[in-house]
Amino acid sequence: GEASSAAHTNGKALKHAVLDEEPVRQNFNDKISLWQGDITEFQADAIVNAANKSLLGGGGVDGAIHHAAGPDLRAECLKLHGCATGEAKITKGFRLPCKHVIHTVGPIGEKPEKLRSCYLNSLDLLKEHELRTVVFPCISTGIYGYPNEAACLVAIESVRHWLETGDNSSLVDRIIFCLYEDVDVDCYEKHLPTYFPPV
Ligand code: AR6
Repeated sequence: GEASSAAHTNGKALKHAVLDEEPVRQNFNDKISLWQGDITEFQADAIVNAANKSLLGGGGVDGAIHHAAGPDLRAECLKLHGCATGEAKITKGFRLPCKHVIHTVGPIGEKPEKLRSCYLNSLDLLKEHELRTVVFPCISTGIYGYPNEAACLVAIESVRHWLETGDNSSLVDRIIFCLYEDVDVDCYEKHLPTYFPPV
């Protein structure tokens, strides 16, 4: 669509990244947004996939991303020889509107250090590839059973920590939390203003 192509040419034009949807919350600390909807619709530099260690696809958001990206994504993932819990690997986006997919493997159950690593390693990859906009799903909170509010706090804290490290903040334009379920909207709306006061 027309809104998507605007975002594609300019990493800053992220308010155009999703068609037919309004952000739940925007402009926390000028870098953070909350959206509710399907992550596969984003035309960001990168979307993050909550993958499993095989990186070869699965259910949940992983299934949606592979379905929308098409079989070339699985073919590229095959060459990566899997990924450890808490680590992240990057591929192209293929048929997705985003340029890249950062695949990270969340912990099964409540393991905060592993979940934190997912966010930090994904953001490090973003920086390494000189990408400026990224969209995160609620890693581990679906099939992997991480309690929603605890996962939300780890996500928000780790992203803030990363932004406060060195000059990271100047290297990214926007980090979007893509929320799918109402329970996560409640959690993020509750906690985000504490960590990222509205500007
Ligand atoms: N867009 C955004 N978020 C989504 C979408 C979507 N299209 N679909 C689901 N979610 P999950 P996990 C939300 O289960 O817990 C896979 O089989 C979902 O509602 O996708 O990390 C992998 O291969 C939830 O809020 O990921 C692994 O085996 C969040 O995404 C395993 O599941 C994460 O739920 C990973 O489990």
